[in-house]
Amino acid sequence: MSTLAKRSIAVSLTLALLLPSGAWAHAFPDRSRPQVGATVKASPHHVRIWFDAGLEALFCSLIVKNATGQVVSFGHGHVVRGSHDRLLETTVKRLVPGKYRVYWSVIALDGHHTAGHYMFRVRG
Ligand SMILES: [Cu+2]
Repeated sequence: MSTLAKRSIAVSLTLALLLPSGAWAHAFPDRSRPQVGATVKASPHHVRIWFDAGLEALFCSLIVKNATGQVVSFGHGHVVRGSHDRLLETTVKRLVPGKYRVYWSVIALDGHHTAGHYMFRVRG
């Protein structure tokens, strides 16, 4: 590898470290149902997250777990047709009162991966 090539790689890496991650158009949640941190009165039928950028349907997942870590959603969720590839949803079992955590992982149309999780509660 030439010195110039090495130097440009070093420069790219430095830029990658310096720039805030928001400098790229990754997909991040815009809003969700239930909302982040919300307490809902009854078990929802679905958990939905709307993203701020289009998603690659094949590489997205949405899973809901209860307080003991058991999966309470079916499959890995799916990107809803007609949502401009921005709505990721899953169906959940009947949720008893308690705390639930929603885990999402997506690849945006620009190829970048983002993931996160949030909590909501079903009131007793
Ligand atoms: Cu991106």
